Amino acid sequence: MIRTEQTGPILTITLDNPPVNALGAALRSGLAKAIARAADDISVGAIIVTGSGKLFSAGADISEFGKPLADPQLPDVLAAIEACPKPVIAAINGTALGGGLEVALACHYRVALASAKLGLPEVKLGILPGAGGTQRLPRLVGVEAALKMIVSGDPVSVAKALASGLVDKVVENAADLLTAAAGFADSPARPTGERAVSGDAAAADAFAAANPRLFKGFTAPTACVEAVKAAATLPLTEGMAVERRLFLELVAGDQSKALRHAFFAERAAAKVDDLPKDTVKRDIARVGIIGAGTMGGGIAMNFLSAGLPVTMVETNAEALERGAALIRSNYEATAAKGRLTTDQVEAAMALLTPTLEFGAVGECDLVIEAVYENMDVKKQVFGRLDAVAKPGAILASNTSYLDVDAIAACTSRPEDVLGMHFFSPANVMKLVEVVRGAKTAPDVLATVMALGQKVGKVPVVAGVCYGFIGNRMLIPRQDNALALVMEGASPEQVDKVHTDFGMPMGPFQMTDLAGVDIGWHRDETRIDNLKDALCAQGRWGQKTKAGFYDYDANRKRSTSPVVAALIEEFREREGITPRAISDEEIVARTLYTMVNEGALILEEGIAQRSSDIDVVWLYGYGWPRWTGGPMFWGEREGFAKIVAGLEHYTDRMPESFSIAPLLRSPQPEPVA
Ligand code: 3H9
Repeated sequence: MIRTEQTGPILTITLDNPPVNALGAALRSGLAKAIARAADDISVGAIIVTGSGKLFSAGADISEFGKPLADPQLPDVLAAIEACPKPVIAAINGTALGGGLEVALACHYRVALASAKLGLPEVKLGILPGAGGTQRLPRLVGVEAALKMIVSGDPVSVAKALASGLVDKVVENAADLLTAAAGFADSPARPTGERAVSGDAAAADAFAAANPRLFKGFTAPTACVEAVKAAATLPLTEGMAVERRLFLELVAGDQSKALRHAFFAERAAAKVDDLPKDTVKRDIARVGIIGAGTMGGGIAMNFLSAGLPVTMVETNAEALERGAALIRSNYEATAAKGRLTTDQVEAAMALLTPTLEFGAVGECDLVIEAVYENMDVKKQVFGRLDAVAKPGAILASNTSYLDVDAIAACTSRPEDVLGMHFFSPANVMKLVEVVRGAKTAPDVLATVMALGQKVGKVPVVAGVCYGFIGNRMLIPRQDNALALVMEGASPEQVDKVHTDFGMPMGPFQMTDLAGVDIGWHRDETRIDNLKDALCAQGRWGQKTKAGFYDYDANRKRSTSPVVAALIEEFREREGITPRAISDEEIVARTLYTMVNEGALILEEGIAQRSSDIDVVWLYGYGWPRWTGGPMFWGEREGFAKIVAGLEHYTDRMPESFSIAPLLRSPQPEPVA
């Protein structure tokens, strides 16, 4: 856990707790003892604290939260470092996050490797830095810069850290780090906690007022502001007490439990239970994309950005040119925001080969089909792919609903076929549902899961069924939303229940964004339901500036009197007398039904584990992270309550509706 080595008067303490040097109980205890010994040992003149491996430390051991934390507590260990009469220098050999950065903050000097990242991401776990981060960081960088780091949770580069005063010296080469740190060995001990804070409580309030987006829905950011205000107004020990109180409150709260669940759920999703660990992956050196539409282009960008060459095929020259131009303009927009350099844009574009030659995908190791969502078209494409793709190439379909086994059956190599369902915009949304067909080979699945991670996606394995995990769960939600409107609710009321819950948009706002005409039969004379009526009137959603809502030139939404009249007309036609619909009914019929569908998905083995379903909704649909995802939320809501709600409204649901047996089985203990 802790290694020590003395060279002359300098004692180097190395945090050594793979894989991320998390500050678990054993490491804390080792560190406390090493510091105490060094303080007493007259042969030690200065202490360097560094990390082993690639990281300095990823902070507290998150898996310890929720249980009583064994002594020594991290704030006490860090108080001892700060109080050490001998200079203590942090040699930051790699990324330092959370408690890891707090260790460095408690040291008297900080020397960092240029490639390291420094951050306090606790807020993303629903807590605040609880080992002095909220008190010491403002003393080094001032109230505003500290709040920016603490409330956003985003790490900063070492260059920025140097400019703000967070680090004292930067070293380009790892080999020079300890020598550079030793350069401070003759400097006096310099406790961070004794420094004055630049900035005051008003600066903290101003930060909160200027950044409302960072606070929406979450409880921890407000506590972060309170703690930093304490740093600006109170001596260290009193400020530390405020921080401790807030930390303990937050760590025991529901949001932190949900956010910790999301953290581990994301990492669990990367694992495929029945794949042998030593499965040899295939090499992917070039990716082919069939289709240069918005989806194809977005998918291509993921690989280009990661440095992988892409061959993009279209049938029509104009569409191909438009697709390539869209990729360029997306990159240029990112560059305009300062998040890419011109060189990076050109480097990515240089990796793109747009072509009208279908056969060009013959040189690709992975080909992703991103054409129109129609089974006949997809089958045709896969038949052609089978003829040109090289042996061993992985063939993937970006279908969002269709039967991947039927698609695979059009090839002579179904073992090389799977689904890769990207979410729109595909260059931004992190989720990829990796659809495992009945015959998909283990190494094909392992390769695509690893590649997904490599290009910065969050891949989740799904089995074959209509809509896989995410879109299948949308079906009961959307059907009930429409039925609720027919029975008496307004689209606004239904949407508001969802946005109040924390969803980025409600069911009808989503339909308008995706296109009301998706799945429409395109026969304007056949009007079976409200959606058909909207489609027949050309109300196809945001793209036609009219759907369930009206939209102005800036896509600003307003209530549509036309839709209200259409709803009336439909109710009359169906002989429905509208009734008042409670928000509680909307929750039961549009959210509980999703939990129910998730439980069915789990029972059928379409998802490997409940937390994978949460990851799909967190990363594919913007489900509010502070609730942990639909299944975690459902568990905390209580299965018994969900079953009771569903039973209450069963007679208003379609005949095909059934309650998942899993929801009636004994519920697992809620997470502590
Ligand atoms: C904190 O510090 C509170 C203090 O302020 C106050 C205390 C009083 N703990 O992500 P990876 C595991 S709160 C436990 O796949 P990467 C992870 O689950 C903490 N486990 O690697 C995975 O396990 P497995 C604030 C952790 O290279 C394995 O390590 N810090 C922790 O893609 C590899 O992780 C954070 O929030 C941890 N702290 O990314 C940082 N960190 O192999 C959280 C990782 O069994 N960590 N594990 O699935 C990260 O952001 C990323 O892990 C990191 C590496 C960027 C470090």
